[in-house]
Amino acid sequence: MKKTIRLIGVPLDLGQAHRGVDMGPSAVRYAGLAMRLRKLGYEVEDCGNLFVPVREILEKERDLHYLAAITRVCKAAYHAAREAVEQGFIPVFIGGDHSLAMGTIGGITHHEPAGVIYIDAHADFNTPKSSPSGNIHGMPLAHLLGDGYSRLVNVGRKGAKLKVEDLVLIGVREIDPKERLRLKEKGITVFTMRDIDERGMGNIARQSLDFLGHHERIHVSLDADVLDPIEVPGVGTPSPGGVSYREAQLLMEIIADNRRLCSLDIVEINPILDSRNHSAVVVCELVASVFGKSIL
Ligand code: 5AB
Ligand code: MN
Ligand code: MN
Ligand code: MN
Repeated sequence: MKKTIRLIGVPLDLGQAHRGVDMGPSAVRYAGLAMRLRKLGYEVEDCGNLFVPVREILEKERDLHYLAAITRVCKAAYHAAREAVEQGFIPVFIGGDHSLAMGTIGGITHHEPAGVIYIDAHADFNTPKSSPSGNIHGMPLAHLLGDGYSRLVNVGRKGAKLKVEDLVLIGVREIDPKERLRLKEKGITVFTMRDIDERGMGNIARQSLDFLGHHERIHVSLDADVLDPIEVPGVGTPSPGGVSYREAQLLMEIIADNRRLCSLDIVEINPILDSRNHSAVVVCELVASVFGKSIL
């Protein structure tokens, strides 16, 4: 019997500058995610959204990049992820900006380590010191590996939640200067757009799964901006030269065939910057594929 999928909305927009990414959970629900997953034979339980304060009431925290509020939301996401794993569900977190991954990935790894496939145009490996923007959505991986604001490093439990060998990045094409140095210093495994162009997405997908071969469970963190903005315009930090629709589908299909997916983040969809909810629909199609929808 297939496991039950639990949908958890996280309408977080405090990790970056654009209003609208807080509407991501509604956009993805409206695009029919639950129905698509039920059609694949899953039971789907929607838990609604975690509480996130609206930024208009946090004026005083703005210069502090909403650190306190983001920490609270990440703690809630951590507990939701931990509980879902304990109860035998497959949690799907619908963001919201990528800061939420500091909570979800922590909670997924509460009892046992997991491998993480981080699919993103950006490396999200800034610390408050290396970041050109100060925006916390550009920092989740740094914190998950133990660097940055101690409050965020220690969300849910003390210290780093991931080791270098637990993580691969796919689709990266925009890295900040100090962030690049940090990636090299730590020896993070990054498959850039150039790697995908030269070797093909199929190879990159298989190599990523092999790299995480020592893990029984794989968490996928999917930032919608990995797709080319021509196909997915509804994101706050678009980056040209991205993954095509078919490349993204192939990656999802290969992850599905591998049968180790335990949990998923879908983040950074901004319906205000989109047209007719197209970006959320595309992402729902990718989610269906990662849960086993096949062409034939
Ligand atoms: B996202 C940038 N590197 O740190 C920064 O969308 C962009 O979660 C971060 O991948 C993008 O501000 C964060 C310039
Ligand atoms: Mn991201
Ligand atoms: Mn990104
Ligand atoms: Mn973004």
